[in-house]
Amino acid sequence: MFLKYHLSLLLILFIIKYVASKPEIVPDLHKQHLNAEHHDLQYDHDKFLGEDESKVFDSLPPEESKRRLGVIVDKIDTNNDGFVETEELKKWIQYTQRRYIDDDATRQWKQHTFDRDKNGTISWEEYKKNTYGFMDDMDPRDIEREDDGFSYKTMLNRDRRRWAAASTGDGETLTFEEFTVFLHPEDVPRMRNVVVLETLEDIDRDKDGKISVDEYIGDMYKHSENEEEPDWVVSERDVFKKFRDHDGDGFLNKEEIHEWITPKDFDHAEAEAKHLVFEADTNEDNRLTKDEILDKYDLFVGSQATDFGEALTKHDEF
Ligand SMILES: [Ca+2]
Ligand SMILES: [Ca+2]
Ligand SMILES: [Ca+2]
Ligand SMILES: [Ca+2]
Repeated sequence: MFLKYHLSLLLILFIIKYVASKPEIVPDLHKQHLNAEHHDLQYDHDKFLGEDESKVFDSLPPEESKRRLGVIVDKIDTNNDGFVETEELKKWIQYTQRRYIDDDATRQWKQHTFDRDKNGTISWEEYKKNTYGFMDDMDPRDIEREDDGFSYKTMLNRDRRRWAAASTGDGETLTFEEFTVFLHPEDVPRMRNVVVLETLEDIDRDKDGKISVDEYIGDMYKHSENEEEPDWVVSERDVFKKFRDHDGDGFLNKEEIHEWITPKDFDHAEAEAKHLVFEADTNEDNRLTKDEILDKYDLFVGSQATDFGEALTKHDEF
């Protein structure tokens, strides 16, 4: 019984680590796997705080980090019964993710001073000029030169394709909502095909349109000579066979990639909430007190052991 539960928890943890990430940063996440402990905590912090706040906490001394966590716990406990339930935590995680996405889109919309004529939309030409304008002065050979399989030209074409998919109109102009979808397409159903394609292009080194087990592994682990594969890589190969390659042909096709990055009936926020409750619930009553959370504060928030006084003044909500 325990073993069965433990295995399914491992599976859930595995899925949230690899699946919840944005496809374009999958390679980076996988590299961090080499330092598994750090990677897991960073992921938890990002989900719990939002990526922006998570960075702020990383620069705080432990005492201040704990104090702010206490303030957050009071906010999460919306029915004020002194306990954080999984459902409350799930809602909080959804809220921080939404806030991060909205803040990011607002910042980029302003930063590029898009929509100068204030008609509520931005055109592809405006965006292209702002983001890729530097290419006008470049040697065409440099634009097409590939670095790690990518050139400026491929990035531009990829953005163009994503832009068209984010548009619900003519494919040329985006509203602010559509621009948000362009920047953060991962959970938006109409962006599914584009997200699958980008994931495929990121990992498909031999460009045969499918992902082999070696490409899948190579994306997260660089084999060095005379080194035996670590256990986690061996088990990743097993995961590929058992859980990814559904038709057993040795490759991931687009449907299989889709199932990998956005599995059906899987709620990232809920999985992360369950994971946090499981890890911090010392008395095993399936809910968390403030003390339980503060005792495991490094699971929820990051902090620096050194004192950075100026970081304390960054945010006034505390
Ligand atoms: Ca509560
Ligand atoms: Ca391939
Ligand atoms: Ca297959
Ligand atoms: Ca408890």
